[in-house]
Amino acid sequence: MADEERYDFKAIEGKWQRIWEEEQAYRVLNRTDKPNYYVLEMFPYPSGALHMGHIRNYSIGDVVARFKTMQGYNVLHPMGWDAFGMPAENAAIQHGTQPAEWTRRNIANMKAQQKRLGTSYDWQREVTTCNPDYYRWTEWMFLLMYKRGLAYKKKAPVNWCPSCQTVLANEQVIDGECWRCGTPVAKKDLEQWFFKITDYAERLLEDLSLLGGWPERVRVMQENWIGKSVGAAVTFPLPGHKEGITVFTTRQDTLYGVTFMVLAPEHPLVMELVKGTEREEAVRAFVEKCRQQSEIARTAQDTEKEGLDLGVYCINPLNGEQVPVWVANYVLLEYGTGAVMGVPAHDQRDFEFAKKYGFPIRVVIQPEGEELDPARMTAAYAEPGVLVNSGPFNGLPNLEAQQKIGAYLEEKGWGRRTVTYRLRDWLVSRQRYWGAPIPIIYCPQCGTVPVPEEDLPVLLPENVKFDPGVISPLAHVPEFVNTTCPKCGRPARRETDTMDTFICSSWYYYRYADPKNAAAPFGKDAVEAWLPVDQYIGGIEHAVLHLLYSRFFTKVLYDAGLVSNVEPFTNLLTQGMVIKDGAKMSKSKGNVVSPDDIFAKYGADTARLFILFAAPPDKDLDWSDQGVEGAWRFLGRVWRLVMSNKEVFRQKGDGGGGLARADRDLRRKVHATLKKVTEDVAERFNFNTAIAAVMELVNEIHRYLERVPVAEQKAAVVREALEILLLVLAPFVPHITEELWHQTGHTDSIHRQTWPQWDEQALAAEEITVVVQVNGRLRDRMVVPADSAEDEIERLALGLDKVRAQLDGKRVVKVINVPGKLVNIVAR
Ligand code: ANZ
Ligand code: ZN
Repeated sequence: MADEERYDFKAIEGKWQRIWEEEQAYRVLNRTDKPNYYVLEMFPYPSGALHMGHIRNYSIGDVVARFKTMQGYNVLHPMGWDAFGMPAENAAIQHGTQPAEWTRRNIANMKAQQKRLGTSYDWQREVTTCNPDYYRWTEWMFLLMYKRGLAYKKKAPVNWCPSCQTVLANEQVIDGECWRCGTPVAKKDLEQWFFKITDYAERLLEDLSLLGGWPERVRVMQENWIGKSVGAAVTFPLPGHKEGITVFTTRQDTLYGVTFMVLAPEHPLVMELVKGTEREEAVRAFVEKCRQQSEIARTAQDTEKEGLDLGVYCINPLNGEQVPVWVANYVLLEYGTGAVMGVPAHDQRDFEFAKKYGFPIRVVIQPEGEELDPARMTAAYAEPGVLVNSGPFNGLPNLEAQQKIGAYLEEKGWGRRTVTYRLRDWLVSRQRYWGAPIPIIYCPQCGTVPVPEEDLPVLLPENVKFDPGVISPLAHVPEFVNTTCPKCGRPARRETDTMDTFICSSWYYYRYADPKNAAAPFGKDAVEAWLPVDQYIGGIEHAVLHLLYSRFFTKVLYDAGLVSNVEPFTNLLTQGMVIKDGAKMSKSKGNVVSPDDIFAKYGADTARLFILFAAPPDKDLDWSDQGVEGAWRFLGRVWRLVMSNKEVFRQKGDGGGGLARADRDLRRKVHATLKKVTEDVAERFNFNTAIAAVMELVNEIHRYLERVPVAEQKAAVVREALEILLLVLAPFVPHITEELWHQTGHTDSIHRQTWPQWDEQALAAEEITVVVQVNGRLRDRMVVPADSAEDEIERLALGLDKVRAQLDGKRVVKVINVPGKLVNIVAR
């Protein structure tokens, strides 16, 4: 094979990566005369090496970036590093490295891989969250929250991961386990910092309606996580106590059916009510036992409901009845008020509890045309109905009663209609070293004092010793801990907890707009040039975590006048997983294909093409070695096709003469492909079907070159076909197309070309007139699409009225078809 026919991807990819870098080909300015477009892939944690999931994420983003650039947009496509977090610290404990050093090494390696993939990032804008020029502003964000009354410290039962030895936010507990290491999470009473995300619950919920460009599934997950419930807070007086027991209920229409009251084990009243009684010890033991049970276990449907009598009564304000007060495992302190009014007839958990402990079951909602008998009920009745046993409210449909009783409670001062959310405040402090320091100082004199802005950043000390089992390593660094109070100048101590790394990632996409700003986290003009992100791409695992936190941050920044957008990400694409041999590709499953191996064996263009062709971006992708092989063969075919027809680019003009049928057919295919690729990419992200169309086009060009005699081939037609082929392939396989573009005599980058517009006229299907003869005599003519198959033309000819009249009583012996001209039917 001639040397120039060989597809030498190694040389090509290396060469263009070098040139793009030298020319800073992907550098972008905040303002140009073009409209701006911001495409962003979730930045990675620098774990050491990219995996196929990353490669998929970045390949998708890179197609969008290159496509939009060719469509005439000024495109921001940045990359950075979510660089704080536990693994660096664990490596430090295991191998004695410093987290900073370990992290920087990993970043260098992964950045080299990014470059080998040929992504069009503007590396001038790289952000690294563990660098002081970035975390200075993360600290600033903490102070912003503090100033706005959104950061506070409180002692609370919090999620503790015994393996990571740190606390976790609720969002980071997945099915009762640590999101990072999978260890079951325990509860601990600790003093911790929180962000008041609950102040934004309603807006976070409301504004989901603005996110039409997000997958429905993600919006529903956020809606459920926020968990809004509309109901009432009702206070049951407790004789002998100033304050009664307040419950949150969504069913104030069932108030007459209350037969017991249950408190959460952690409820402060529990121990107070039994103090000094003979029940105290048993209750304490019960409370302890419940605290060992995870929240999931306590609220699961099939968990045994357990409780203890506290020996006191409260009063139902509506009917003055005495109601026994118990403590039970299925009531959570963290939800509503931590107290539940037991209505066994109409709530399943209460029903099971009442059956077990012998509380009466009193029906207060009667279904239409049926009478519930408490003695024979096997489950609670939770459907609509009419009120009974409910004093003045008898006979009302329950939905109406809900309103009436709500109003009545308010009128009497016994309660008020209210809303409760499942969302809890965000626990943001961590007992770890490798995170942004919390810029707070504790002074014996002045109390809690925020570090003045001009003193930022609070620097993380280097050369910290890491010993297994040490909680809060910073607390063991006296140079860090001991400081002076910014207010009174006396000795004081620094906060030694660091921030949850999800804070770093809640605002990084703003920093890309203005990455070098030393006076502020970002300038308003810069973020207004780019934000909100037009297209965000990342994994579904962040549906609640990162995506909810970022929305919260954006709303706070908006309220502070720092940004003008109320939502951070207009469109969201959640990419599917990479699967191999039926399981998610992962180290623990041992089914990992290394990107470096694929790059070395086939090149980055092949890796990209395979990944983009094998599945639509939002669906799971089945890794297939044959698929990779196939992508590589296709690129080889494109290479040889273009290289062996280079001379058409040297011939100027259209070669004279009009277009023949074959020329028009090829042009139709070329423009139909262009149209399909444009629409698939722009409207649907159907990269796989776009690539399939390009593959067909390559076949069609080959067919033309094989069938049409060389002397009759039109250089202009072939040139146009090859040019459009390269242009539409460019976003997918940037190196080979760049090389071929230059090989065919172009001098500027293919990635700076304008995306071509298809020619509607070329698309129009051609029609031809076919003469129809019977036994050699002209009988009729018909107009058919030019690309009709032979048997289709015969079928149409035989169906013509005039032909049928001639054939009457005869038998068709033979049909002679002269394609594009005539059909002669021989009959006897
Ligand atoms: C009486 C009642 C009667 C209730 C009835 C329901 C049905 P959602 O919809 O999820 O918000 N509840 C309130 N606080 C609780 C806590 N801390 N732990 C466990 N359960 C709690 O659920 C609201 C209902 O959950 C409330 O309405 C309360 O039970 C219970 F036929 O009050 B209901
Ligand atoms: Zn002080």
